Amino acid sequence: MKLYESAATPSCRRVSIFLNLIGAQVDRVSVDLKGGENITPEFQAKSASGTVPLLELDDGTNISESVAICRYFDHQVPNSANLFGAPGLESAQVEMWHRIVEFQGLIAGFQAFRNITGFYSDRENCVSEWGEESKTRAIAFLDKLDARLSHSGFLAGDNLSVADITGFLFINLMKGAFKVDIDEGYSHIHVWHTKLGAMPEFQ
Ligand SMILES: N[C@@H](CCC(=O)N[C@@H](CS)C(=O)NCC(=O)O)C(=O)O
Repeated sequence: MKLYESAATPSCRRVSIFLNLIGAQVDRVSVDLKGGENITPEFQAKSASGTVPLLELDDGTNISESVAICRYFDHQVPNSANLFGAPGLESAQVEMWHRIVEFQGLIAGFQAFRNITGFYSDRENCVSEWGEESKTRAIAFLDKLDARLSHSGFLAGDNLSVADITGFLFINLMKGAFKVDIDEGYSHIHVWHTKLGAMPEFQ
């Protein structure tokens, strides 16, 4: 089994943090995104989404999409981390907050990054106005996130979940790429993000 990744990217870090939390290990193959390794016909044939991370199983089956890879490991590796939540209400709440933070936060952040920086301009048409609008939407979402965290220790409730991993990476992107000052204006995000950042699994 091999995990194709570009280790520093948010989508690959999502899988790495998840694996750390459930105590799983996997062989890794580094993919040079800027050099276009993921857009070669060979990689595109393996990856349904054309992106990293990509998990290749020993029988040649390929799984792309970071959340699908996390789900695969969660079933394969005995663990009590419960990162997708216990069946019933808890898993529904995890799913709800995970989709909210992904669709309204991380994807908006990705669109802002890609369209403003032109990082992937060798393979897509970058529209700076769309990038700026996406950045505005991602920043506006911070208020919702801060409000949620004002009465909840973690995004989906009292327990750490995959939604927190995605939220953590969204905040890193906003701080790193757009220099958004989380520590000043968003006190509840600040406390939660600092708490996660102190965990060795999130390093
Ligand atoms: N929804 C996908 C997103 C994957 C994704 O956007 N990966 C980026 C790195 S964070 C990538 O491979 N970019 C290369 C490209 O778009 O050509 C997932 O969660 O796996």
